[in-house]
Amino acid sequence: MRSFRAAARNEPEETALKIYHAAASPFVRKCLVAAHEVGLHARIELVPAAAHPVNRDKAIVAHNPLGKIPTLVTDDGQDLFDSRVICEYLNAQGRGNLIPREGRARWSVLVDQSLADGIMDAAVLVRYETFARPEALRWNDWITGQLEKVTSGLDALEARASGFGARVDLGTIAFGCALGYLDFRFSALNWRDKRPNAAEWFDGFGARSSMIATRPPAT
Ligand SMILES: N[C@@H](CCC(=O)N[C@@H](CS)C(=O)NCC(=O)O)C(=O)O
Repeated sequence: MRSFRAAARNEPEETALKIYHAAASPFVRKCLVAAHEVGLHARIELVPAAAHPVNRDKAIVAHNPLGKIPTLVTDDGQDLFDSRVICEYLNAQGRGNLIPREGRARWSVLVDQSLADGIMDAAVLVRYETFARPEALRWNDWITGQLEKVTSGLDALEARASGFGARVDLGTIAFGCALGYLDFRFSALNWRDKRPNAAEWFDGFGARSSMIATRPPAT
């Protein structure tokens, strides 16, 4: 039976949540893993997108002036970005199990997400510096500086990882996507070297069905 809301709006019961998407994006993956973990993945419709810092994809810009992915269009036509807002939305629409409501636990999860996002931001910038920027314009000190952020972020993750246990929340999801992105694009970094706790944790977390279903194409 259709819900009152759906009947009043004359729309199907389970409308789609459209996510502008590229399989390689760790930020998109974070949202997709979150959708799986809150039970909303069946409602996600992937819209292929070509986000690029220079050659902007007009289809994304129509919904997000920053031209970045992930961008989500809700079933009632609201545009949401960036990945943090989208994950909060998915959490609120779904099982609500990814962000503790209050107290230290809430801030720990959110700062874990910030740390993981920072690792992904720095890694994505290095990727753009090496694959998008013309060779003559590249700045090696920039790459070194961004990789130092990745390294110190990973060291902080290593210090936290032995305490993760069976946690599945926005913090651990973001860490999983950051490590998955490093495996995908930066395997030469060998991040597992000297980080046994993070490596052991990722062995287990990476085997979750939400992580397997969202793996980037080449891993
Ligand atoms: N803070 C953003 C970062 C998103 C981001 O950097 N996405 C990349 C793809 S992985 C992008 O859209 N890049 C295009 C650009 O920089 O214009 C989020 O959390 O969603």
